[in-house]
Amino acid sequence: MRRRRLLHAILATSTLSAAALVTAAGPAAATGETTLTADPMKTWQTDGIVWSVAYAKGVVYVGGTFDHIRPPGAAAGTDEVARKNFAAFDAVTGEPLDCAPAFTGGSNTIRAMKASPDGDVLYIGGSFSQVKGIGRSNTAALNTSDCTLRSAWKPTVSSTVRAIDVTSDTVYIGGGFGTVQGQTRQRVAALTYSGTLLPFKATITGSSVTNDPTPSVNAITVAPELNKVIVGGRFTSVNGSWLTVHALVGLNATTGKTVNNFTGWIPSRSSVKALVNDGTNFYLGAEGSGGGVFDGRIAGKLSDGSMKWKDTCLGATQTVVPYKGVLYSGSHAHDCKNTPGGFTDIGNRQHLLGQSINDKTILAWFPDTNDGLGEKIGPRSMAMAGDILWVGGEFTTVNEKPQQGLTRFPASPDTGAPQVPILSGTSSAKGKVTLSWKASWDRDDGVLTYKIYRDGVYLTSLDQDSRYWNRPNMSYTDTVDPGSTHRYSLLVTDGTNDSGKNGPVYVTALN
Ligand SMILES: [Ca+2]
Repeated sequence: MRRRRLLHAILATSTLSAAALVTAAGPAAATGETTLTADPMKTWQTDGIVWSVAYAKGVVYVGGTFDHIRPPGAAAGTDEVARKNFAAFDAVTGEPLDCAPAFTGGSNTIRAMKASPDGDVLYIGGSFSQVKGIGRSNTAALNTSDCTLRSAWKPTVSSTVRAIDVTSDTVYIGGGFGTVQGQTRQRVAALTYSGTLLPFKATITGSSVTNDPTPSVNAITVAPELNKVIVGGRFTSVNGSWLTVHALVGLNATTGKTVNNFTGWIPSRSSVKALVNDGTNFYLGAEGSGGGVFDGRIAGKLSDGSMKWKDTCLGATQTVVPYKGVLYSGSHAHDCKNTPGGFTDIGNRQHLLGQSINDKTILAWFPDTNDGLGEKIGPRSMAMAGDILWVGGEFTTVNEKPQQGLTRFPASPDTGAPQVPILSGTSSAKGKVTLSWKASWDRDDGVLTYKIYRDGVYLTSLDQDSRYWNRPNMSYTDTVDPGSTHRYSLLVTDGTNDSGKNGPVYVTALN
């Protein structure tokens, strides 16, 4: 929550002993990003997997494979309200809205949603044949003003739609299909808002993943001001070019001709699962299968297609969202030892991460989900709704409490207090009392402040950076009258919330 602080600032204000000055896992170079909180707001739940979250005009739309929603706190199977693969919620209150068309047929699933830039139309893709009983072929659009099905948008798409991005006049779709409107469009196509197929055409073939031979476009992000579309997925050839293109390509947004090859960015047995851009950079998440694969995130420059950074965390990334200098992602990261601020294999899967867009440092933001249902890899989709991050996926817990399918994290308030440290004290020299404890940790603050009280009166405080996998031992030596006995207690604060006092411990100084 608190801005990343420079190490020298911590040292300058700290009275720590030399041993405790060692920085935990924190950033060596810092640019001062502030993260969201790691404290989830009350959020409705689904009884299945959320594959897509989108935002338009104060409403969060949720699509996936589910039959019901239920209130926050409700156990599975209780207080359920019917929603067939689609639900809409007030982005601020989180309450469900009446907009609830049922998506049925096909494989009964929504896999992609994106609103038009003006928020008037929500484009939806997946595997379905009917919306509210009206025929649609794997894609549909809703008018957001009244939740009516947009009558003009009814293209025929031959297979599942897995990715959508929208400009002010064009809708780009990607997926596993081979034809759109009966015309050959291999894995990617562009249409007008009224469903007219545009000449944009790229031939995307081959599978980059040996255990799934079907090529697919999984992610699309469009930069209209550069007339460029970046497409990611599971493929090995684009427009007839083998070897130079693998799972990621930049295309001319009008013609579909290749403009960026990104050669060598994505290794074999790896595919791209998520793409998004902020007008300057684009960001991707990748998933590999087997050894030597790429599971992490890349930031690249939209204008020239050059790489800004790449992290090499293991634990496939399914979704990425940039917001105020931080790249939020959903993955099941379990080894980030080569990424600043990261962790070695800690026998744990960290399902949500926040990274500096400037230098890829993993920031102190560690809300977490479990693996959950389905493929059991936790989060699948994210969207910012105002300053609230909505997360959907396969999970059934958030921060170790029951919460299925959906959750959300606000910019404030920070409500989570650090864990109470266990304090011990001893005297090994005349008039000296040494207090010792192990650093605590907090889900959204790296540097915590430890306040020491002697005989109920505040004595001093120490700052220490820590992470849940790296909690340094800390100590403080007090000087008192030889032979005197004192009562010590300790609390730790993240600047907003304190842990409550630990102790007291009584220590008699040597005489
Ligand atoms: Ca906190």
